[in-house]
Amino acid sequence: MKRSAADERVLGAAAEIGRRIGSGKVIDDPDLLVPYGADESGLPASLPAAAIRAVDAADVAATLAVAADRGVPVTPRGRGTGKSGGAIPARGGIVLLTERMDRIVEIDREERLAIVEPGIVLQTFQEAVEAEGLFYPPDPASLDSCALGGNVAENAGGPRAFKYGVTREYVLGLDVALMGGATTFAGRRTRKGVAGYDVVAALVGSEGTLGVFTRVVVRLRVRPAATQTLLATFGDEVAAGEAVRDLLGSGLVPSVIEILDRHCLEVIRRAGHNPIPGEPGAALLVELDGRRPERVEADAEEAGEILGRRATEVLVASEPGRRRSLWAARRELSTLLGKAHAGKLSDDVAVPCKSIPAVLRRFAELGRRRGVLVSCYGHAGDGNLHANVLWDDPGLDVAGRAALDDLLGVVLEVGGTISGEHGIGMAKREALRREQSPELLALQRRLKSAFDPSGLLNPGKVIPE
Ligand code: 2HG
Ligand code: ZN
Repeated sequence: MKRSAADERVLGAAAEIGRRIGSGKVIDDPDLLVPYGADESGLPASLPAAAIRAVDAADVAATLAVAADRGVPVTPRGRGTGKSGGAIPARGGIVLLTERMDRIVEIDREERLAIVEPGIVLQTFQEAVEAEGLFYPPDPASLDSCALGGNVAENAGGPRAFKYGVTREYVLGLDVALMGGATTFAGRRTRKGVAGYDVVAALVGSEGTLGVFTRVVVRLRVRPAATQTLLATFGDEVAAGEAVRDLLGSGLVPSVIEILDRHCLEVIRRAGHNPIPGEPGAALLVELDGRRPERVEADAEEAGEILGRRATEVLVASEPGRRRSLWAARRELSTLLGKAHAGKLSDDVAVPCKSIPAVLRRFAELGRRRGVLVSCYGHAGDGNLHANVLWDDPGLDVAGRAALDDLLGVVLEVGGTISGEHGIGMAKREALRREQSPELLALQRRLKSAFDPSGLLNPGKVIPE
């Protein structure tokens, strides 16, 4: 295979990195590079010419120093579970793998914080923390396979974000390496702190475009002692959306308020999960948690009453097995919908909660107009909806894309945002112009060049050219 001049340059840089950190950490066999060309966004792959398997901060810094010197793009990668193309090496070059940097450096029970390396799998970290009676709440659906560093880069959310907030709320400090190889600590180890600009805030959610994290200081909570799970079924999704408004208005603070529409429930049933009785038009999965079991029970009872005003049925999933199967079905939903249809474009918009019923109605209408199906589920308590444009006839690809475009129009019209949790990456880079002013985009380009003047760190992402 003949290599391009650009690839030769990358391979030269990779060899130099190998000389500095050990050649065993360099991958340049094209077959072995295939997994690093894609993520879980479904976007077309783009292969890197080399990958570096970092084991510590010095490896990361050396990679960024050599790459900057030789003009080679670098794309950092956690575990590749992102949904917006953040880890795809859009301009080739080097993929910087951090999955081997997966140690828990410290769990400080007294201060309720932990210091961890970025490659650790979220669930592994959560289990370690819970064994200490502590709690790290962010829970994206990919929690058994995603890396904490990737969660920080994407500012990941999840069902529990309704009560506990997203990843941003937990990151106190970051050891970061910049393009060029400089390293620094940003942030603090204390709960409060306002010294200097909030650089951590800029880094969290920067989608791998500003710096590469080598250690993360996260805040922890006390593990809730009790959880109650309710499943309410409804005649249609609009009634479920109204029930979300009722619940939010009641002053109760469930940890989770998830919505699933009729089609999602049907796909779950067809996949043999069958955790939801009957053939309801929509369902809400609601959880309440806290330190005092009797308090949580009383709140769950009140939530059940509120839901019961509009629901066809409210079930309490008290037994752990039932709860697990409900969550397994919910977490698999994205995959199940993908398997059930020839075409699927999924979305992660967020809208003001009061407009959920109207938005759901309008999504369904616009799908009908384009001849495709729009099916929704997601984090209703946060107004964060996964709207899935689905079709079975391959001839409908263009209509599917147009429907997704229409959908974003509806979201912006009601004061929502085009991405509630998956990030912009490559997937929504052009669409960002529809939400943000040219001035704001220009300001972000200047911020990017303050961190990465060469523009070589994860190029082709987030801010449109
Ligand atoms: C979820 O909530 C995830 O299940 C994935 O954010 C959603 O793939 C999706 O659209
Ligand atoms: Zn989600």
